[in-house]
Amino acid sequence: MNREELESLLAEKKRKDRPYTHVLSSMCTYPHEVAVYAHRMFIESNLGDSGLFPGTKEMEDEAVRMIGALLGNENACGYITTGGTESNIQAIRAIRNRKRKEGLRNNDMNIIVPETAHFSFDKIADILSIEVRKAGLDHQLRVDLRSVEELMDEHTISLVGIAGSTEFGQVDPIKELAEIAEDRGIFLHVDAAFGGFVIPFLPERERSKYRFDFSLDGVSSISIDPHKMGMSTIPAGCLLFRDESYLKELAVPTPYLTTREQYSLIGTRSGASAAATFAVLKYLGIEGLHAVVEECMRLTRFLVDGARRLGIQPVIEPVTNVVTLQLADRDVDRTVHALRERGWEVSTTRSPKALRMVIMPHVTEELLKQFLEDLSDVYASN
Ligand code: 0PR
Repeated sequence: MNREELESLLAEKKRKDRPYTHVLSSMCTYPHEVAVYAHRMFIESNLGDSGLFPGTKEMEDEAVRMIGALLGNENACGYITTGGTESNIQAIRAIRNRKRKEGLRNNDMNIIVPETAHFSFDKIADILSIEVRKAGLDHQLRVDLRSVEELMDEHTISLVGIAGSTEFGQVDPIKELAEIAEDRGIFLHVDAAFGGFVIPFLPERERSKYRFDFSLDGVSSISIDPHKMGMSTIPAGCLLFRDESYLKELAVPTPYLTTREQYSLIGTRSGASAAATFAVLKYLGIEGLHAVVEECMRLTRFLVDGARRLGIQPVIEPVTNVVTLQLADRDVDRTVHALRERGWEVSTTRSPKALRMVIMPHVTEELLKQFLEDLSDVYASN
């Protein structure tokens, strides 16, 4: 194939992909322009052999420091992962390894996650051969603390709380989970893959209501994704530990590389997305990220108010920029299908079954007005 043919083939494939503009189902978005610039500049950089790329490594370390500071502990240590899945696996692997050294066997260990936990925890059960127990929810779809306590036993090695759940954008009572974890001397991992770049920028009243970070003594590790609300390029997650000794539990010797050991799950890994993450944090800063979240939350309320005017109620009052709508007696899947025919990509939740929209930075007010018109038509005729 010559170059011209190749380019036209690529363009043809690109046309088949959905531009994010009408996508309301995704937790990803267009990366920020400075992320794209940095990504391109460091496209060949491999953090799997970071001695060859000390400049990239400096950016990774500084990005980790900046994210740690955002989450209440600039001394937190960790690394830029490939996303929430790797961060969750590695957090639980660290405490699993620690407990194995203390004499527990894999098959005897369990962790407790909310029913709303992301499916990466099902992968964790499989890969790490530990039991993942699912705790029930309260009426606001937050984890029920009584259910957590009932499921705990002497083999429980970690609790997990979610700050920004995948389906509802809800935040678990992390403060209370942290108290339980501290009382019992158990590890607490917070999955803030989505909410980590949202909650710190909510108004003060909500920030203190939804505390989830290292300012709570019982929080041991946090997963937060730059490739979601951090507007970095894919793949960019971040795993942070309060205590460096947990990171050390992940160390594997790398005798023939430029570094002595490696903590990441992935070997060869993207320096480009670490550079992109660094670039967004430096360029936007707290103020810039705040403005992004403020607009997403304004539009979230705009959508909920518009839906209410159509007689459609949200499942919960949104805490983060995820809107879930109850369609009463209407068929949710048929509604999704009808909206798709009008060019909209929306998703659904499992229980309760509802329509789900994520109001990412690519969403505009104009777009939501059009969406509400289509929703109104579809709702009336369904
Ligand atoms: N934890 C939470 C709370 C998540 O929401 C997600 C992903 C993960 C962990 C796993 O993160 P990675 O996918 O980065 O490993 N949540 C979305 C989901 O699985 C991700 C997503 C993004 C889905 C874009 C669709 C999409 O178009 O539903």
